[in-house]
Amino acid sequence: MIIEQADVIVTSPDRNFVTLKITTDDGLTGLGDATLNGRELSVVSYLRDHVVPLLIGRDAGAIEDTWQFLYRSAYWRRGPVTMAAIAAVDVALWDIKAKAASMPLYELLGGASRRGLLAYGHASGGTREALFDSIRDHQEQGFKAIRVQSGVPGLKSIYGIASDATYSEGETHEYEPAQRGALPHEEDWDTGSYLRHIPTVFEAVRNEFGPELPLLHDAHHRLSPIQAARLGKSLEPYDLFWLEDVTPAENQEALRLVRRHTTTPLAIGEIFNTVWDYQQIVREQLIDYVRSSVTHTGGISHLKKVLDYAAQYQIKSGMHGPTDVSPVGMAAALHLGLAIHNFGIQEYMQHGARTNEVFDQSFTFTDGLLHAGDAVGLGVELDTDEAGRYPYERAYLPYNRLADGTVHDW
Ligand code: EZ4
Ligand code: CO
Repeated sequence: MIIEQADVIVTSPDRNFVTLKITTDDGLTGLGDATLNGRELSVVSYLRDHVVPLLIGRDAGAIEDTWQFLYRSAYWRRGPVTMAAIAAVDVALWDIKAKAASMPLYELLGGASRRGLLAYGHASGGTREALFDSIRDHQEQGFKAIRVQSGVPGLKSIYGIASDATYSEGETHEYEPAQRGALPHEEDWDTGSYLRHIPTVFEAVRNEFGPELPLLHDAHHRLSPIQAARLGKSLEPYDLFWLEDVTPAENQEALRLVRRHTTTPLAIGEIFNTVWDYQQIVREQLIDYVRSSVTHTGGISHLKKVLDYAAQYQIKSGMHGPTDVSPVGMAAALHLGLAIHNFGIQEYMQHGARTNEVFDQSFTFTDGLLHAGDAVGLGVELDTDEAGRYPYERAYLPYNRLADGTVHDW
């Protein structure tokens, strides 16, 4: 099994996706997701200009050796661009190895540790009524755990709220932060208003939907350590499954302070990309869930190491699953989540209809549980003709300003 060809495919059906397709001399193909939201073309160049020439002629079966070769021979280590590029190679090689073995990938990773993966969906609303409708809609779709994001009085447009304008019955509607256009969209932010409002939202949701429904919330990196501590404490009566990204966590020590004040479980790491980003917060037991995706953390080989390390401290997986993780990246997450012991929950945002035409997928979502399906390999194939119909379109994530014009964390 020698790597004969590697192609980087950029397509933008509902949004931009970058996919690496590796082909071997015996005709097997493997796919890897390399989508980095808002910075897609940097990974395309990293792969096309620097990595693809290194892959041709290599043994497709030597996954760990290829990982270490790409990571160490670059000299420049870590970072989202590097780790997304290496992830795409890693996942494509796992796909090929599983196809060569005629197995679904999770079998090759040790076999299934559970029947399916508890998934959470994204409910949101600018108003309480819209939020309740969105929660009901997700329950009708089968979700057994739900993320709750709410508008805040006085703020026009904030993270996590699907726009009501495009919401219509029967249509899957997910929040999509990246917007096509020449410049990023500007949102407004006020931490004081947010901290006052959010506990009232969760009180209302608990009163309406009862004590048992697992509820999650994402603070999206906006709080200082003491503000995060206060939020965790004020949400304790509403028994959250987790509170996500309370602080910009490159300051890992910040979480010591948060932990001292609250028993609300914490999830962090969707923007981390290596095990070293987790070194302190795992060892000191400052988090409860690892948010990294396969796509942004060096692939299955590296994320498995992160999760095995976390398992020693009873920390579980909560892999990032927004629409900017492609169907290929989602499939990789599902196979890994089925195989590991310390699976926690899987984020599941649903891709749009055009995306599902480009990527033929074999996963299932039944009674609140995701399963990777039993096709060999990852179980995803890319229709290159269909992909070719949707050329790349520039898109940016939004950013935030406070009332006085200061740029704030988004
Ligand atoms: O903002 O994936 O928990 N999910 C999130 C996402 C991220 C986007 C960024 O690309 O925080 O909505
Ligand atoms: Co998040």
